Amino acid sequence: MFPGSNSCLSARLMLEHKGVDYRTVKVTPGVHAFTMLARGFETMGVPALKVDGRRVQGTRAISRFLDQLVPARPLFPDDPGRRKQVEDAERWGEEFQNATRRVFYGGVKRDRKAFASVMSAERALPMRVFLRVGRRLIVRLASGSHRVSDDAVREDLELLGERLDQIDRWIEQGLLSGAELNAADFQIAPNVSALLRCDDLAPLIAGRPACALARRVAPDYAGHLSRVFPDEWLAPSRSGADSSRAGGGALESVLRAAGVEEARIATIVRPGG
Ligand SMILES: N[C@@H](CCC(=O)N[C@@H](CS)C(=O)NCC(=O)O)C(=O)O
Repeated sequence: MFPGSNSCLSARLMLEHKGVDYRTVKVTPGVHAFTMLARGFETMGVPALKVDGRRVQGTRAISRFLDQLVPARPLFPDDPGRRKQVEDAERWGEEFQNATRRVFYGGVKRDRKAFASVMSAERALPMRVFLRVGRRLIVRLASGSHRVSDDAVREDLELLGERLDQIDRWIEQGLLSGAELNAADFQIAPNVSALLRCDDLAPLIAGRPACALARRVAPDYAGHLSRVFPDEWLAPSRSGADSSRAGGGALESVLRAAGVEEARIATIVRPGG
């Protein structure tokens, strides 16, 4: 794993949920490509597990593998229809994970201190020095391999409001943040936590059910990103959040015109919010 990685945090939280005893091996960004292949993994991606000689890579493979390894506290429901819903939300969550990573690399290009605040957590001094010296190169390498560009980051920020709305809806429907957490919770919540560390984005998340999910599932996620994104990149998500909070959206207008009380409108539009 890389300390600071959103997908590695998902995998760790699932291991902990299952009560599996594990030892972390922290790989070095850049050099990790060789380390992973030399250790017998098929690709250089993390998170990666080695259990009794068996190698498993990627959050979605890990969630399924952990349910086979430890059937208690299942990450996927038994009921096939319900299972499909969790699988779909988990797959959607992996896209959200990619978006969060792009936002991170887009942000650390603009805020020099942010990279160390996330990536140096849990690292010893020599590695912190390496990360400080190698920051620009590591960010360029990662930006290349994860297709991070200003256009992609801008699109991710523009879509953030809609994505948070989707998470809120799933929580309201009981698909996420139920009595027992599932694979989709562990896929999605660390990314909301990651975005909460960004001064530009925390106000868009605060007070939402998604925020409570992040605090419940992944409360400790070190790092800080100051305000770095252009206002126009954030405007669509801000106006979406404002209109749904202030009751200015299309649905609200229809409900208001139909004479529905403001308090009732708020519960219909943002139940639990
Ligand atoms: N979507 C995959 C992606 C994991 C991923 O891209 N991990 C990053 C770390 S956050 C990584 O392996 N980066 C190094 C690389 O791609 O070589 C998952 O859920 O497991």
